[in-house]
Amino acid sequence: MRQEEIVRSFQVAGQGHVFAFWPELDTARRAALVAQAAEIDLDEVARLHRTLVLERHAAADLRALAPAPYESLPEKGGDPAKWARARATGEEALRAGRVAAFTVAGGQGSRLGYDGPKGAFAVTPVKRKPLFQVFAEKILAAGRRHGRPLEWFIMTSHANHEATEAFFAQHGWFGLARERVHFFRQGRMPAVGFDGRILLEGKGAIALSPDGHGGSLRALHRSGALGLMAELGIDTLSYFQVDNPLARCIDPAFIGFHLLAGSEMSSKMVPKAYPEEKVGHFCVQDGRLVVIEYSDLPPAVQRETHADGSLRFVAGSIAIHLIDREFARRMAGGGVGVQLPFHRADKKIQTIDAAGRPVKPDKPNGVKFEMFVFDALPFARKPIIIETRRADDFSPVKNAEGVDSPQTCRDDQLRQFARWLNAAGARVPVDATGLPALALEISPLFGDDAESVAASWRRLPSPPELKPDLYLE
Ligand code: UD2
Repeated sequence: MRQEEIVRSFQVAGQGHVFAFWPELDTARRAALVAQAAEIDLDEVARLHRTLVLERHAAADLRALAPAPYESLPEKGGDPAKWARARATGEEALRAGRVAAFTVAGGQGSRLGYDGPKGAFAVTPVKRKPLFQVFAEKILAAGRRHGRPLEWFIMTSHANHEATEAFFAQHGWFGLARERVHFFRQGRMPAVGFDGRILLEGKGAIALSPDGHGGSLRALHRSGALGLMAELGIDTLSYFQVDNPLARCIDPAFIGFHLLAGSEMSSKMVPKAYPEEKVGHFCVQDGRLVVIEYSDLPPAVQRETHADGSLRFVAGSIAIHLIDREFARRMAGGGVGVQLPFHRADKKIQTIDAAGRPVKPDKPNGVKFEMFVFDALPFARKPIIIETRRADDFSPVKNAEGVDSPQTCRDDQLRQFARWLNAAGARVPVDATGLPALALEISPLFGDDAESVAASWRRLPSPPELKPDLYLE
């Protein structure tokens, strides 16, 4: 569309104010504003304002929810032979190069108060490795173990894309082949006032924000990532969040269960730590698998128990999924009936008034729209959920202090390292919670589970002295 047509389409849609300061803008700023405007689907904005703001349709439908079934861990009653078969199948898929890693790293990290791409945040106890390095080493280790290096797709946002790429370049792609690391930006959505008018961030800029991790499916398609996967013979994406260094980014048993079931999208669950834990809840509704976010599920339902006192809605989502390539393509196409819903979040949005003066709101003045990737589950054929051990898969860094903070994540890594070493025959003293008294760290290149750590430990010429800041690589 040409400039004038774009401006006209905004006027027709009642959004002409977006260009109110046009006469004051120079050519470059006009072009930038038009480029932003061209990203916006005006019909979609009008529909979302009508349904989510005016008619207040909730994105979550809470009718007839039942807890979702899942594949239990062997130590919790699962069939060990089935787990072994799944693992062998996953390993075969990895040897055949069918799997790629996929990190969503487009979030704004505002709760952590860290100014920069969240993946650059230092998390490990001794070496202070950034999140991205932890994942890079896990991906490198998985590639070496299966004799097939993996591709890694990383979704960024407009705000952090350049900084993310620069961070990788500065660190030599953390030992990975540069051409196997693929960055792409996620889409954006405009913020609107409660009256449905698109908000301006400045005279020549629309208030745009990332479209949620659910936007990853469209972004994978639009960026050409799905096409590249098809060319390379990759059919499965291993999806995880940038905030969770414990995530087993490449988990053969999980991959095997997914492939053996013929599933288009699979997820990992942990039993919730306490009834109101801030995770999504896996449920079944009308025969379909759905995730209901903690904020949408009434507290009384979150707390429901069985007769024996155990939690009824126990399966918490830790945002680790496997996604079939062609399923992602189908969802990205957004045909009739295969559109991810948008969720509304009321926010304080920095904007300008009609005279162009900055407005710093002290209460929510508008709405942002986001999609969630787990909303794809009800559209997937044969989705499955498997159980995982929290201690081996989940300890996110979300808040500056308290739960899910750098401190809790550091402690969980230390417990994991000590557990693995002690299982290998070392004698690391730990307290009642498994926390070692001395800081130590194991690189994923040494081992990234109890088995691989034990194997590397056995290969050491002599056991290292257990002293503070012990680092094994
Ligand atoms: C998410 C899940 C929650 C639980 C928890 C586990 C939602 C709504 N809730 O909670 O159920 O599984 O994680 O840790 O997802 N991101 C993008 N682009 C965006 C927004 C987010 O890439 O536009 C990424 C972000 O960089 C991060 C991840 O998605 O890696 C999670 O985002 P969040 O911090 O908003 O999710 P949270 O903690 O509310």
